[in-house]
Amino acid sequence: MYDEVKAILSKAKSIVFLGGAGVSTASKIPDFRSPQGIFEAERKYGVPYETLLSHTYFIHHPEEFFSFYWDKMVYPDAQPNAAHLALADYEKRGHRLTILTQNIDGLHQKAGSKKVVELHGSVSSYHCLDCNRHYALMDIVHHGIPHCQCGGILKPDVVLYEEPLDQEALLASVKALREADVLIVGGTSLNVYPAAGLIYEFQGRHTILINKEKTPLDSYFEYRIHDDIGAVLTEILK
Ligand code: CNA
Repeated sequence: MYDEVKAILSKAKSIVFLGGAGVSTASKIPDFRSPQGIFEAERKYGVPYETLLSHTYFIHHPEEFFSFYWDKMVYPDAQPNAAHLALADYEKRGHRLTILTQNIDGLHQKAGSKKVVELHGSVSSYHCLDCNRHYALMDIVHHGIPHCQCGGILKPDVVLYEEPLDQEALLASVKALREADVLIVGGTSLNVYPAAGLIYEFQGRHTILINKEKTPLDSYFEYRIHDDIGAVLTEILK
């Protein structure tokens, strides 16, 4: 199967890679849907992570929200792994590649990728809910509720459950998908919408899924590789 996929990629004119938390697990950032992740969040905080990361919870329980957030969501020392590096290198070699990521860790950019759409925002930036002043992660204290110099609460520029996706990010994603002839999806359980539904915007020829576990949308893909994303991308993009 690898040979067929490699042959397709060698002829590809424009590729979209849509990825999720599984792309960063090798960088020691846990994903959400692994049994350990859910178990841990529910045991420690008494509520599921979908609730912990909802807009309602952020507004009504900022202390608990930020306790979970600093504990589980922010990894300032994480480094790109083989998956990020293979994609960055592929783009650097002159191939047309757009990365649509559900991740909020900034590791694709850290690896050197230039065309990255962050569908769910990023832990790197913050804004004040009162005066809208902007802050970078390095400018704020990494525990407790972060405050603006005006006294207002800072909200991370990440898309929480119940919040809409950024329209510009969505439009850029749809444009890239409509122009692509190969779609690679990897390291995502394809459970979170609208991001998962973006695959239906793709109008090109070839679809490849790389994920350790099966997903509810497996049957959509021409090729399904249930293996480690770093190892597979390194092999097929070299
Ligand atoms: P998910 O639902 O946690 O699914 C991750 C998927 O990746 C699972 O199906 C795993 O089987 C698979 N997987 C894990 N490790 C590997 C690997 N090495 N190789 C191949 N497959 C692997 O995560 P999704 O991204 O689908 O869900 C979207 C949520 C998770 C988004 O809102 C993200 O913001 C959020 N999230 C992001 C991060 C991050 O930024 N690194 C971390 C955890 C969660």
